[in-house]
Amino acid sequence: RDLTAFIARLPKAELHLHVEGSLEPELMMALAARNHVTVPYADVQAARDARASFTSLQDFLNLYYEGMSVLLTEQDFFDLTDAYLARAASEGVRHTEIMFDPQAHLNRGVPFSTFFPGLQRAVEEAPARHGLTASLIMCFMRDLGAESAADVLQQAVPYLQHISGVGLDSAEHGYPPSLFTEVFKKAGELGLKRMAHAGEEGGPENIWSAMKDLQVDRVDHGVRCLDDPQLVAHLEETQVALTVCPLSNLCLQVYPGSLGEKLRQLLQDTKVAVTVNSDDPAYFFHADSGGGYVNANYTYLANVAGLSASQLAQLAAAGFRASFLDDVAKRQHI
Ligand code: ES4
Ligand code: ZN
Repeated sequence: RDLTAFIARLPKAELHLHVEGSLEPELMMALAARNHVTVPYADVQAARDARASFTSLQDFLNLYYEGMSVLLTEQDFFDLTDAYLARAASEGVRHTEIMFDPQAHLNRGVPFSTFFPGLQRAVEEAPARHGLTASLIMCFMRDLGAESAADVLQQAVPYLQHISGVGLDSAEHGYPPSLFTEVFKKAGELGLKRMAHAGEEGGPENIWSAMKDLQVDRVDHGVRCLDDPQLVAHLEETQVALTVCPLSNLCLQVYPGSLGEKLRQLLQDTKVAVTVNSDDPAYFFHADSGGGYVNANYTYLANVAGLSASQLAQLAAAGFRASFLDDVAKRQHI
């Protein structure tokens, strides 16, 4: 049975989305021209072709950081975020929690006072312009270390009322969550929610560490929990949610063996709280599932895991439940 139309109509929450990963080739080329930035692509098609196959997380990250070089002004960050919000709303997303990477901009000489107001204005105008709610999650790039993360948190202090939480992203190998214990503790004291990418290219030990050392409210990806039955039991008991991104895992080939079988197992054989998300939708497209945004991720998952309509509705509800919306707002969505 074709569940595409059912998926499109489901009200959904998106909890794992890097706004810089929603930079479509068209907007990248337009901003390159507007800002007189040189990119190594003759045209939109060439930029799109460069994203067609990745061999690893690092292979993707190189292109992802390069793509951001066109983002220079407050308006650029507004346009990027607004374009994502429009697309998400058109796919039935009613609430989204948007990650951004301050260090990727600060390190290019773009200050907080430039990128943050652009992101924030798009989020603030989202209900009126697109009919969905949004919040912002600030990610630390783990490969830049804990000292840099602490510096970013300090720089973010004037903007904290517009930030719902902190995350930890970029290359996982060699940078265990425990390195960031102190900065996450500080973030918690500042009232921020906490999450970390873990069990994406790293193993279950990083998921344990994210939970025990960083006290995370959610685990981003986390699919490698399946390698450790005790961890699966712990996730079932705590109901700390995983923000799974099927097409990201597929495109980055991060898990040995069959991804479809892993996802099927996670959904059908465990009671782990799982949510479905797009990660970097402008980079992880899949023609058979209809692109790289959230509905394509649901479609892919429905196909590989053999999900029914009611199971899909349960997954969508789990997204709202695992969100940082208050209980009243959650109930209005579920
Ligand atoms: C990311 Cl797929 C993925 N993994 C880790 N860090 C990231 N930042 C943006 N996309
Ligand atoms: Zn991610």
